[in-house]
Amino acid sequence: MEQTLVLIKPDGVQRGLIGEVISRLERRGLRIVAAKFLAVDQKLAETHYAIHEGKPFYEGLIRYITSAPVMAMVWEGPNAVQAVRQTMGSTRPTEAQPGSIRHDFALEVGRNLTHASDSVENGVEEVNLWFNTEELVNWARSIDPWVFE
Ligand code: DAT
Ligand code: MG
Repeated sequence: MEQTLVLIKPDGVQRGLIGEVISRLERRGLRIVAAKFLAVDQKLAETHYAIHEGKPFYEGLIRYITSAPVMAMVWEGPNAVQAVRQTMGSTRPTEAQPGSIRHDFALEVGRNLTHASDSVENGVEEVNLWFNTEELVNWARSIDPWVFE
């Protein structure tokens, strides 16, 4: 089953949107695999955002993600990567589709509430970066056949 990493970033946590984000992913039909609430250290932040090193917003991005706790989760389902990106909305909240989380709750790219893996390969890599294998729960729901064809 395809898996993706989801982070509710410090602004999402501070604004009390953990439940809202989880609720939307649950309602979409996705299945939660793992979750933990943690303070992100410098090393984890730099590894996670290594691809953005050197960009003008990089320093601010690292400061933001390490500024307060985040909720880290793994979600799975058919096309989980694409589905979750769509539920989050475009990186810039003013370009995000109405009904998406970033459209409905955010205004600025540097305070866009959530992270979600952008490809299946990055999903695998990010899940392994943020979680140990024993933290990933392999389970099924009785409603799965009504959501997963
Ligand atoms: P996404 O989070 O949608 O995957 P990304 O990987 O391109 O977007 O960038 C990671 C984060 O960096 C993004 O959520 C917010 C921040 N960011 C990206 N582009 C930015 C910009 N031009 N100015 C400020 N922050 C930016
Ligand atoms: Mg990204």
